[in-house]
Amino acid sequence: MLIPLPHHLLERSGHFTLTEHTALRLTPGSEPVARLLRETLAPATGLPLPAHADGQLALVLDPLLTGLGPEGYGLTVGAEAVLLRAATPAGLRNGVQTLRQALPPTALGDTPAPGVPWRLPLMEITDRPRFPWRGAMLDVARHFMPVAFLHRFVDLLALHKLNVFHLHLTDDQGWRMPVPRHPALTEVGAWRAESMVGRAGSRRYDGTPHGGAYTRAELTGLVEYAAERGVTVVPEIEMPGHTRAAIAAYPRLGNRPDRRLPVWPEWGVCDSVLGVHDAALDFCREVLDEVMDVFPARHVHIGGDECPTTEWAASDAALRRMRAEGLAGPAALRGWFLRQIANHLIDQGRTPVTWDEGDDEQLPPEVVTMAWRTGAHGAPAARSLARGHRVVLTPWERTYLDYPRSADPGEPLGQDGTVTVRDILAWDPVPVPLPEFGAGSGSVLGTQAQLWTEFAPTPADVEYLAFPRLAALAEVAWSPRRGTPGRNSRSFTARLAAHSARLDALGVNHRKPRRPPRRRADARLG
Ligand code: TNX
Repeated sequence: MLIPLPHHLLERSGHFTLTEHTALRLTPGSEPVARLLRETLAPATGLPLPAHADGQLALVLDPLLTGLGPEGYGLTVGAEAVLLRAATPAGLRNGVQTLRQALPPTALGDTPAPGVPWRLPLMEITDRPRFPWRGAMLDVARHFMPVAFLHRFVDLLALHKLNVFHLHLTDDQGWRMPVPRHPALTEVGAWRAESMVGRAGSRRYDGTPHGGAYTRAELTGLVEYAAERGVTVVPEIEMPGHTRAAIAAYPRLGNRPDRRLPVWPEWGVCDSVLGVHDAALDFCREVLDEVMDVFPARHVHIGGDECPTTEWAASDAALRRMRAEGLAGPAALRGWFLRQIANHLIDQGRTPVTWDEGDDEQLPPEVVTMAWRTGAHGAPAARSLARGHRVVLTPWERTYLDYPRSADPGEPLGQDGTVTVRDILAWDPVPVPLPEFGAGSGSVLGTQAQLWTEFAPTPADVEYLAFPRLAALAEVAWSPRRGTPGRNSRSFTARLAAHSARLDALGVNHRKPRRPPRRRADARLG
């Protein structure tokens, strides 16, 4: 009944019951994981789970257990004792999430549930993720989300054994991270006068100011909270496009320093982009220095998507830069710009990440690309791989949860199209190599869900978009490939029914599974 499906699972009849007498047997290094287990179970179960040398529930950290990889774990639930083993704390944490899911769903809630027998079914699990990058991106730029929700979201990621929380901190419509050297970024850039109603181009506005920014302490606190749960926060600062909020704060960063523009109240692709002058490059490096100070993650995302070149084509300064650098046309300035910034991150020992636009030949091979275009655009992933990049697969048709989950007119407004649970489950992130690009020498790091928030103004809206589709994505990212026994949509649907009770216990605003339609008599005969 677990999501994501473990790689090896053997269930037996019978159970082990956790009681107030159950103690934890710990080994050096497993104490923080014990704390996580206690903290997550205490509100509903009230179980103290003290440490004791003879504890029946053992959390064993054994670096010699190399077969499980850096994130795998082994779990044996016997009638008398439970043994959770891993080579790393990350592996133990994944095992803790399996324990939480194996308990009755009420164990996950935050209200005391006295009288429930806290039973674990007897079982034997050996489990490790298929991909090292399993994540979700949350866009807090289009709509600001309170930091308490970011914590809750981290908990939900961890429950699904997702380990990357990609935080989209800046965009045309808002800048959410303070940078002490550039205070107007949040003083001005975090606020917009109003927001577009409906899809891009509607020309209708709500007349309601919106905004917000985090403090440095909140972001640092989030990073720590996430780390304790095995989740890495990967920050994203968009450039050179999707930067209207920054240009509204500091017009000199754009291509027309004389022009004051408001933070963008619209949806869609904005024409305002950073200039390609030294002041804009210096600004980006300074911002990223602060980002690196706050976010210890190896990966730092620098955006790079949807960068119109109209302003560069009309700017003498940009055209001079283009010629000086020997670039073929204004379009090549995007790759040039990203390369300067990517190299700055690489110099500091970080790994840059960009959205793949299919014209990334200027990017150093260290850059990780997120391949979001599909169909006729599907080539970027294959091309990036062929060029030796590591790639996170983020095709919009499978991973963009801002598209409605079905064509049901009762679903909330989203982008034009659908991304169904089935679309996600039926997909394999490793692309079939395209002959024109060869097999490629790069590698697929994994995949992540995208929660763009143009049409999701509140945490409840985000949860509704995320669940249960994020559970399906977790299955794709963690579990063995489709077709392996147990890894099919019928099994997922059955497990989702149990999982739905867990989401209920957690108070998640999710789309409940529909009851299967009653079979008609003639269908049964057929
Ligand atoms: C494209 S994909 C965008 C976002 C939008 C999203 C809406 C990508 C990197 N950029 O700016 O929010 O589509 O689905």
